[in-house]
Amino acid sequence: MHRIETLDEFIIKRQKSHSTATGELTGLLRDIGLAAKIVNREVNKAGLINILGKYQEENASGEQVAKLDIYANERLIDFLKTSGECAGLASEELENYVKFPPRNEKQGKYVVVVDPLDGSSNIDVNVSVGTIFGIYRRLTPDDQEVEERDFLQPGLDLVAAGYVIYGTSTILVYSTGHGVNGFTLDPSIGEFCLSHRDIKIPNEGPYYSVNQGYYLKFDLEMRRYIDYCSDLNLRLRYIGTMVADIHRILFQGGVFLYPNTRKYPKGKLRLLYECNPLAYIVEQAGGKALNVKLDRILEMIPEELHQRSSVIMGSPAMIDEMAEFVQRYAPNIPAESQ
Ligand code: P6P
Repeated sequence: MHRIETLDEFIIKRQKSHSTATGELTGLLRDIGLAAKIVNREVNKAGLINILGKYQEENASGEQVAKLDIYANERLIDFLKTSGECAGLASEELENYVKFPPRNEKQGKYVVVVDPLDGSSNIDVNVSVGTIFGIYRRLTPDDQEVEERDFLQPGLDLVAAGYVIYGTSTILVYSTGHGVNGFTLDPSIGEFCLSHRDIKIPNEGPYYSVNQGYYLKFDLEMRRYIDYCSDLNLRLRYIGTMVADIHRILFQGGVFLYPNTRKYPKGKLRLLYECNPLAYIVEQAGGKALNVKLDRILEMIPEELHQRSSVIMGSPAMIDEMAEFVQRYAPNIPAESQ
């Protein structure tokens, strides 16, 4: 019988193979895995207890918050502030970042950015939702409190990133810059078990994922590329949970687009909490992630915690085709910007 490998075993084994690894990142990844199990427990029974529905507040992005958003946010804070490895957290659900006090006079070496429950609008109708996280080495001295600049780092400087998808099964997918691996939660033993080793995104695929309802609000070059996808008889799949839409594309190939619109002139999705961690995963799996100006998402320098960005990510050959449409139809996009 095939011996299972748990997330904890995998993380520790990987730590041993990287001489510079000192264990703090290992501990942090394990804490995130633990928080994901707790969130999973509540997501899976949300319909049975009064945790569905909307909270009366709005989050930092002005979106109404579901109760499970708050629950997930609080659980992640609980686990990370006692981790000892995390000095602070920036969350899509919080206006500002949270500083964690030192544990045993030891400040954490890392900061975490997180979307605690991505796709929360889908919670009440039992459609997949997710958690997205990114981990940075802090820039400020380890013996001082974190500052905003610790969180405003480009995605290229992530030391780890990943997501959890709470769907027909609960899968944690992460990378520390050495490829992408997926772990499926086995409820019978309460462990994430290695289920998808060394994930590689197909060079192209049968899906394009975009909110067609905004088609007329997209710029010409995006509409022309979407028309092209439709003419190719690609299949349109859009769940409205970025984690779920990217998860499909990671395994079966395709392209995900959320271009800018009149309502969101810079794009809707958050650079820190959604675009960067998922772009990191997609690139580590061999894909590409750009904005509508063909800037590489991971090279964008964040200027504020809740900065938004347009995003197109997925199979490399399809992103290259999309870029050709931008070159052809977008006004004054320099050829070298690809
Ligand atoms: P729309 C969920 O609210 C989210 O942030 C992403 O997970 C998702 O891709 C997008 O917004 C959906 O936005 O405007 O299509 O409903």
